Amino acid sequence: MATAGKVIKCKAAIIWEVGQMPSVEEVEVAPPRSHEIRVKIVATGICRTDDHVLKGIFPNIEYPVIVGHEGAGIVESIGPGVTSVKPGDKVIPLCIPQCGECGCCLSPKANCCLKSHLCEPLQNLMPDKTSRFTCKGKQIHHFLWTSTFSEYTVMPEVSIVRIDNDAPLDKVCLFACGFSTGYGAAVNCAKVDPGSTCAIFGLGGVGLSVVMGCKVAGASRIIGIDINKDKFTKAKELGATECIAPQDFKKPMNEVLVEMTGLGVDYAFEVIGRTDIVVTALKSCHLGHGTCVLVGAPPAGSQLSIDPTLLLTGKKLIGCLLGGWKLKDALPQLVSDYMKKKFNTDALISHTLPFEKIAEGFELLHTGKSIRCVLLF
Ligand code: COD
Ligand code: ZN
Ligand code: ZN
Repeated sequence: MATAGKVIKCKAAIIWEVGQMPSVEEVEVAPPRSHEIRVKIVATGICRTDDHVLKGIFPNIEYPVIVGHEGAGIVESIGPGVTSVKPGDKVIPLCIPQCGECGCCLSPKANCCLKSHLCEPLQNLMPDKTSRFTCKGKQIHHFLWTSTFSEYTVMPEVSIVRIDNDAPLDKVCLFACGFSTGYGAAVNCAKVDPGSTCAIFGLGGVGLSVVMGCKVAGASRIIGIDINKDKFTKAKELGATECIAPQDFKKPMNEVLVEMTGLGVDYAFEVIGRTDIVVTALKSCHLGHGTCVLVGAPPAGSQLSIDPTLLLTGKKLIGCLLGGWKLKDALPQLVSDYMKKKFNTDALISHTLPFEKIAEGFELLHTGKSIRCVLLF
């Protein structure tokens, strides 16, 4: 492409300081270096984790920063040594890389690559500790090696995967985070079995994706729990068999769920990010074998306090990041399953806005009005 090797000027949303809304600015994006790829982002969802950076509750972040990690785009140019993609390929950025060489990547049981930004004390620069973004003469930090709130972004090759060139990027961007996280928690991490009873605490975009996973896995009872009853219609459309709101009960939700099911649920998913709800979810599990799956990330530094006899008597507490998927291996197949209409992730997209209206997108998230808002460049 004509832009290869040159600095590109384009739009990006910068969070200059903690607590400030992202502001749309013109940024300069340097060409990719060795083993890096520059991508034209076509569509990007807004995820709660982006909002955590805005609020300053995501650990080890330096500002100013360009966040965004639920994107999809087209390769513009590649740096020396890149072999897995070429300009023009449709790609999804991976917020957990897959280097293919470390102990976790070599183990079939793990998806947290040890060459990840998550293993760095300060994680929001490129692997060589420099940035490809500048604005008004200042260096701007990356985020999760994805920074999809920029029309052009640079990523290491370990953080990118090619997908079907027929895939609609404005839809499959959800596979970069929200959908894969929730769906994988059910089918991959919990391995929900047919006929089982599931409870999902939190019916945001990720919780609804857990609902979809439980349905595909053949669960016979899928109970959605949310304080916002506006979420119930969509949850039922996607597979929830019942929905309940904690404020409608005088008892704790674990007691309500045990009464509803006899001895508790087979699988309980925490998809809110609160340690007190993890405890409630664990207590809601079936005595002797129920599994509680921690999906939501509680605030940095929080601690979990549980009665150990819950585990001694056979309940299990497990958790996963990004649905436990090895993303490079899994995403092309998930996109292909979407193309074959195995699941309807389009139903999770409640709003689509032009990128310039990113502040409106965050407002929709803050007021609980959106499930997923997709921004288009
Ligand atoms: N009881 C019941 N429901 C509640 C409560 C409560 N006390 N508090 C909030 N809720 C509901 C809200 O009404 C809302 O419907 C839902 O919980 C949360 O939904 P969203 O839309 O705010 O958030 P999601 O679904 O986009 O994401 C939620 C997570 C907690 C999963 C997310 O923030 C997170 O922690 N992700 C980290 C885990 C991960 O794998 N991340 C990958 C990269 S982001
Ligand atoms: Zn690795
Ligand atoms: Zn996310």
